[in-house]
Amino acid sequence: MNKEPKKKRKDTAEEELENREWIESLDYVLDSSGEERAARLIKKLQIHAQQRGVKLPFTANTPYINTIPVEKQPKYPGDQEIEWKIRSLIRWNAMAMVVRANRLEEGIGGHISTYASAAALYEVAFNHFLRGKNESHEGDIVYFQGHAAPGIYARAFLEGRFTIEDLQNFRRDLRPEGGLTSYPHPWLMPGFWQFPTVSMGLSPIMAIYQARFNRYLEDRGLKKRSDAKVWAFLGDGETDEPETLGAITLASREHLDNLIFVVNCNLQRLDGPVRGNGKIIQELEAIFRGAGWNVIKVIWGSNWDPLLSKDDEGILVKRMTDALDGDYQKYSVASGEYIRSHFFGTDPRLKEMVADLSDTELQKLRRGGHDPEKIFPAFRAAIENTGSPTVILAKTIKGYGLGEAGEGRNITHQQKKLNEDELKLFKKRFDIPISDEDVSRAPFYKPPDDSPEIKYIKEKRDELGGYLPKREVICDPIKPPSEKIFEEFYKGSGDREFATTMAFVRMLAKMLKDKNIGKLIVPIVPDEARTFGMEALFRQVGIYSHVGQLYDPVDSETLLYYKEAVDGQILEEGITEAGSMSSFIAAGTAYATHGINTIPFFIYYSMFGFQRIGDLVWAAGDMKSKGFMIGGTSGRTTLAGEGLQHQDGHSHLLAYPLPNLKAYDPAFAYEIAVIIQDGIKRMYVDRKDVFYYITVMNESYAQPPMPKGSKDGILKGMYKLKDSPLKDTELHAQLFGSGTILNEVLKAQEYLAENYGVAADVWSVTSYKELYRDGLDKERWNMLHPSEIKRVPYITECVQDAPGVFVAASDYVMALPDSISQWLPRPLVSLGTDGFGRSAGRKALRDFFEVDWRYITLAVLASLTWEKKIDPTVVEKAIKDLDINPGKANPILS
Ligand SMILES: Cc1ncc(C[n+]2csc(CCOP(=O)(O)OP(=O)(O)O)c2C)c(N)n1
Ligand SMILES: [Mg+2]
Repeated sequence: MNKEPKKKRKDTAEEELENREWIESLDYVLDSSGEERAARLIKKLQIHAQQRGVKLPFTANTPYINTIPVEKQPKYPGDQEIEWKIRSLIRWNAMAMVVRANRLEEGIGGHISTYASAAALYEVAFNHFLRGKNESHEGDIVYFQGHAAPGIYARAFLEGRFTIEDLQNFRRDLRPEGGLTSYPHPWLMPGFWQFPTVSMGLSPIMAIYQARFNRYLEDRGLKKRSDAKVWAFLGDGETDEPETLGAITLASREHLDNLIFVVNCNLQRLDGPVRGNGKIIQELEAIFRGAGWNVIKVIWGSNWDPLLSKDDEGILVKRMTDALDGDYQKYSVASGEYIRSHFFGTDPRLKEMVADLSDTELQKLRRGGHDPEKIFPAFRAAIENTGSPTVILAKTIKGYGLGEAGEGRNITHQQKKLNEDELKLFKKRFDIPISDEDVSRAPFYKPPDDSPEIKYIKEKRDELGGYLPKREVICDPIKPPSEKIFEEFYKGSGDREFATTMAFVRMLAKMLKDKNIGKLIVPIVPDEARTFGMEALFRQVGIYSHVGQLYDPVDSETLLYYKEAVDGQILEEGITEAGSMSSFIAAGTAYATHGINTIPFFIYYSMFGFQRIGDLVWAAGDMKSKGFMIGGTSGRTTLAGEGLQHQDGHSHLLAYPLPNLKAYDPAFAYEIAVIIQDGIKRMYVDRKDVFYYITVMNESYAQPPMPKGSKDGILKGMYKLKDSPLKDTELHAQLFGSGTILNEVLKAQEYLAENYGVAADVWSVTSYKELYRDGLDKERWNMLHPSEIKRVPYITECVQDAPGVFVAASDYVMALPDSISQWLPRPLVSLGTDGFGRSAGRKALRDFFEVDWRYITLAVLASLTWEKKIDPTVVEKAIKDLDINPGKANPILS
């Protein structure tokens, strides 16, 4: 049972005297011997107290005040007045973008209040910290908070990177002249945005792995060492997402002092307070400190300093610590009188402290995140910190400057419209030089190019190396790998049986040795290397570790020991598909971020891919990531034994919606070889913006040689694998097979010929997605060009003259073959693995899901009956002969 927390007892007068004496003693040590000595002394006291049995409560928190004391603040290096003017103009234009967009088109959306609260954080960073990319510096990598996009556009407008028309087209991507995308989307603005950040939580985890990947590139000698930083600007509500906090220990474990998080703690998310009954800054401080991060709190603005300096007894700090975020949100909209009575009124000594401040002055007591004097020292400390990543927790007000229109209100996140009076107040508060007559139009405003503001803004960016964000691909195509790597797979394995996973791993091992691409390959595994038989690679290329291997591995006597090395090539991510995918993204976009063509191969349990981390894959697509996602242990009936949570029969369906992802379900080693060889060429030689999903399996069988002339078909999605040996018959069928189920199809082909006189041709379908996309494309073209010669979908081209019934079988859901049935000359019967998996052997599973050679045979015979080619009694008999139970439960529902 939870105990009620003990009520805190008040100190007696005697104890208060004692408190003072101890504090004075500590002050003496601090003044005479410095901080380091004082810290040691406190540590000694702590140990002593513990040895005497004093139970010290655990706390990872420091008091609710700024981490950097006033005395330690460096002098602000900028011109505060001009920066305020610039910031105000950006605030105005960002707000005007949203207001105007919603006047033009009701419901088009956009956000005012996020940037309004973060403006000072961004502007201090832009004017003094964030370095652009140029010949002399690789530039910082910045993840901007997605909902702050209007502010980033508004700044780029002042910088001269966008015109009024561009701003006017915010959220109107489809204007003929193009628009500014709602949020950061590299796909839509490939010269501007680098990282899609609007799906909350993705940006922090991607930033962590990006920072680690930068180190990896340096440690492996692929890029010069650099002091560049990775900055991620986040919302405090965003920290609710598991992805935000889930990987923070990696950053500290790897000592990523090239990483800085800035969490804009405006205490609000979309619906209301983030932690109304608690304090988000304290909660995050404890989490990040506990994880080993350098935490810098920026809570109070400069006008609190005189009050804090008077707070000898710590009552103000205590009151600050006791008040809840819900209270603070209220104070942000309350009158000075209310603040005096509720915040300072809890103790007469506190009330006395502010006796000579007017109500207006109380209302104007600022939060640290709006005060450049406080933000600058925090950013400076962050970039100077060594040995650990830094998080800056900055307290702000959501919708700052919106006044009655939304400042600090629960509705502010959704505020998209300001009426005339609200616009006037905004204009007045930020001194925007627009006339009262004009203000209702919410016009954009940019001072002339020779104005002090524009000159200042340009000068500062010049000093810092150029504009940000900017996505610029400066990268030569690679030389393709040697043809020799793939030849052995084209030849087939003779009688030797092995699974496609093994074929892939062998191919990978050979590619790692290739002189053109070997160094560029980044193998990524989430603790599954042994599952896929990749352990030999541990020794061959090593597992990456920034510190090398500080221990003697338990298996050091063996040939294939667990080798960690500073220049190790494998990213062994541990059990995190999200982290691995973030590494994939960092490696797959290195051509754009760093001008380095790294080629990621991310191999994982296919079930834990799209189903689990689909949103990261979507982001990878948006970012034009390149590389290969390899879904291992795939196929609902191929992975025996593991059961419901492991058996994947739908990842290929989940791959359908990803626009630039090519997905293949190959059956044979040579198919994989063709796809990978072509994929490398397509992505890294021809520079196409696609990436790949290839499933591999763990069922062993002899790998046949590649049939002549099949390469093109393998890539397009299907090719004729084997004609029926039977020639002289009336009964025909066309059989489609994919993955290991292709072997069942081949068996059915033989059985049908021998027992029923059915001549069935077998097609290997490597990609329903490719066939589907091609069919859609051709059909669309025909619709738009009614008088021209019709284009024929590739699949139709393949089978339009093929005789007989159509049956498809795969280890995936039936929706895949069904998706292309519209382009066949006759109906298709699909067999697939819809339903929850089971723990059982392959034979039993294939019976359960009705995808083995018996069911393929049955489907062919049943189809022939429907076509009136054979009598139903033949099918009745076949059901008996094949030992099929017609009363068996439907696997989709059972
Ligand atoms: C994964 C995900 N879920 C939900 C949303 C919708 N959403 C957009 S902004 C927002 C609130 C953001 O709050 P916070 O992170 O505190 O940012 P602030 O605007 O307060 O700076 C939500 C829920 C989203 N963008 N992404
Ligand atoms: Mg927030």
